[in-house]
Amino acid sequence: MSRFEDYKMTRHICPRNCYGACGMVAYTKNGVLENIKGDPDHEFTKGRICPKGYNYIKRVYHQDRIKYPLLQEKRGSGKWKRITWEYAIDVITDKILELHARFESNLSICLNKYSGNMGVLHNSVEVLFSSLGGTTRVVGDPCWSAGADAQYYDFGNHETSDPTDMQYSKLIILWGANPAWTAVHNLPYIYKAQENGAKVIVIDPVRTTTAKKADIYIQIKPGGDGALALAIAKILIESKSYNQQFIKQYVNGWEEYKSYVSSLDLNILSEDSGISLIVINELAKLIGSVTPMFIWIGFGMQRHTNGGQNIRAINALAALTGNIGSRGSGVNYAHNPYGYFNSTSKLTNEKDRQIDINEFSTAIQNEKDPPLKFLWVSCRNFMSQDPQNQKIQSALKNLEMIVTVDHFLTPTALQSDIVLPATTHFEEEDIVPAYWHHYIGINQKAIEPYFQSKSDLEIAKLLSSSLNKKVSGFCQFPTYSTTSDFIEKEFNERLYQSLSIDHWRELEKKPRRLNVSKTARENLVFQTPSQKFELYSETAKTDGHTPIVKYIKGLTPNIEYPFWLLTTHSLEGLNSQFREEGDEPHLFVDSIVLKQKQIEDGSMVILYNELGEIQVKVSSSNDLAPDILLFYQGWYPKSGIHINSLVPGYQTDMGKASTGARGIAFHDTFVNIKKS
Ligand SMILES: Nc1nc2c(c(=O)[nH]1)N[C@H]1C(S)=C(S)[C@@H](COP(=O)(O)OP(=O)(O)OC[C@H]3O[C@@H](n4cnc5c(=O)[nH]c(N)nc54)[C@H](O)[C@@H]3O)O[C@H]1N2
Ligand SMILES: Nc1nc2c(c(=O)[nH]1)N[C@H]1C(S)=C(S)[C@@H](COP(=O)(O)OP(=O)(O)OC[C@H]3O[C@@H](n4cnc5c(=O)[nH]c(N)nc54)[C@H](O)[C@@H]3O)O[C@H]1N2
Ligand code: SF4
Ligand SMILES: [Mo]
Repeated sequence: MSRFEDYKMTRHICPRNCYGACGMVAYTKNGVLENIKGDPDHEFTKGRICPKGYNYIKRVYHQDRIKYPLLQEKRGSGKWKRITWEYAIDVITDKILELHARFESNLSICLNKYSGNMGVLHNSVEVLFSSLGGTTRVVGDPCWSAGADAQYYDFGNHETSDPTDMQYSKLIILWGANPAWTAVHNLPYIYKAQENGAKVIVIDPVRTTTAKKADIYIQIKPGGDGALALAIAKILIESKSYNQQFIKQYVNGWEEYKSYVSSLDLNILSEDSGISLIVINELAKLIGSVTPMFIWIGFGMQRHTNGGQNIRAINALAALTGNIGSRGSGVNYAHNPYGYFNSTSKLTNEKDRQIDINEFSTAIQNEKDPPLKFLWVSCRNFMSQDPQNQKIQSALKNLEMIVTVDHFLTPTALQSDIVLPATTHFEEEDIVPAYWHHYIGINQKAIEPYFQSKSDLEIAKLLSSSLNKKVSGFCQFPTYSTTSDFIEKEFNERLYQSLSIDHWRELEKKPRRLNVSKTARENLVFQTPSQKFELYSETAKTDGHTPIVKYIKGLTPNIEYPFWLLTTHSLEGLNSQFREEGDEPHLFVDSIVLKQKQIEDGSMVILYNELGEIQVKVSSSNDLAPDILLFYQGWYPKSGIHINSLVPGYQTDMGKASTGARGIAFHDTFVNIKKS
């Protein structure tokens, strides 16, 4: 520490949409951020951050960061002009007021926001829009929807065990999750369990870095998880290897479920999952006999048209074997910590018009009463992250003004009229929760905003004040408060009690854990209507699904497009963030397929389907089945490659109950390749 004696030290939480939500400390001298380390006082991330975390100094002072508000002469022209904040806010204010006068409401104004920064004060963007009365909101979620609903129907809520609970498990199943890359802090607990004799199974179509660390790797067909889980269930039922006592006491709908599963054909399930009956039997033997079993369901595996049903099928395995509520067991997906904060109730307005995230581009064109004319984009890079970005781009032409707030001129910013520079989490105060572990921490202000950048909160205040100056009472968003006041207003007695603190400033000493049980659902009282785990869910039925799990075969490749294109999350990127100009995208192809097609490793190929084509460099891989191609999603600046232009974006089966719209089946994408 002595090396940093004359430095100012501040605490931070990495606010990316990442399992880690890592604690970090920043060292600043003469107003310059000079060093970033993991926060040793964060009791879960324990002083460790990933290479992206260490990269922040470079990112904060990156030459390409937006310094000033910018106006694009003509949208898409690339001719940017520096403007003042006063001018930018004035132009935006006039547009909003003019549209309000034209349509007699604010419904022509649309907000598209997501996960660029998960800090609680970034909710002020939604609260700003709610303060305008009804506006149009893009609802739904590109990330976790289908799985979130499956958890909700079966368990009644979203709850996870403390990740450290994994160390007590004897059987860990990492089901479509790649924590070695996306959630690295969990590995010590997985290793500890292994040292204590636990078996670790990874189920993934790709032999990932995580799979290579497992005891058993199951190379499943994409979308085949429901088939596998139901086959296992059938074997457990037939061999009576289930926990009768647990089922009787804590499970609703056993008879219906049992008779449905018994009617399924094992050979078909084996065929559809791509896993032989011998292996399925072995898995069933382990699952039926080893306890506690900890299942970690990743987000990756639910990005299929049958993703929700597949997860219901997996959840059932835990219920059947009684692996819920005891240390080292459970089905762990994600929890939602935002409900603890006061702004949650203000994120939407009852007069809002909702447009489904899956219908964004069509809504821009088709909404009539009133039509969409203005778009505000915050913490969002849909031109890189959403399916069929070419369709979105052409729909945007219908809009009269697009404003994007970001750090960089992203593909989305490039389609905007006005771009406003955002501060990073070293330049603003905030509170950041986590969706995997249960720690909440503070972002202190380490440095002054980079050039003229402002936080989303400051921008909301500016806009509110400007609107009210022109039309008194137009916007209810408070303008007089300081950032600390806003943080103060987010807290309440329940949150303070849960964190065992009297004031949020105590988070300056260290991040605090919510006082939730280390083992999820310990009391085995479920928040479902029956208060039991629901193999049979009346709620699912009301929402138009089958009340018990239904086997739905996943989509499969065809003669014209014989490959699945999986576009998963990379080690180096975080969705569309962190990639550098020089980072070259690769398409990974099975080595035998490359040989058969006489395509050389490292050469350029054309990757194509009915939506278009992309030229990309191939890399030979021995980790893929022959019918799988792998590309790490995200924005590769200057490469011109937008992989999602080939992603049709079918809807997942579930998602509406938890997130307002069904999810996006990114991985049900089929393509072909040919020599370039
Ligand atoms: N093909 C394919 N596509 C996918 C996925 C996939 O697996 N495959 N995964 C999906 C998933 S899981 C997700 S979560 C989505 C993510 O989709 P998005 O949320 O759209 O993407 P991000 O890259 O997380 O962040 C969006 C932008 O927020 C900006 N940003 C960062 N901090 C701030 C801030 O403080 N203020 C403002 N205003 N902006 C900020 C970043 O610079 C970035 O440009 O992508 C989805 N897209
Ligand atoms: N380094 C890094 N960390 C991240 C992110 C990142 O981009 N980079 N993103 C963050 C975000 S927003 C998210 S949502 C999470 C994502 O975290 P994860 O869910 O761990 O990651 P994904 O890459 O989306 O998917 C995990 C695995 O699912 C597999 N998969 C795909 N289809 C199927 C299937 O049908 N069945 C099975 N069993 N497996 C399948 C993929 O091959 C992949 O290896 O990570 C977060 N953390
Ligand atoms: S990107 Fe994820 S793992 Fe890396 S520092 Fe941020 S929260 Fe931690
Ligand atoms: Mo995500």
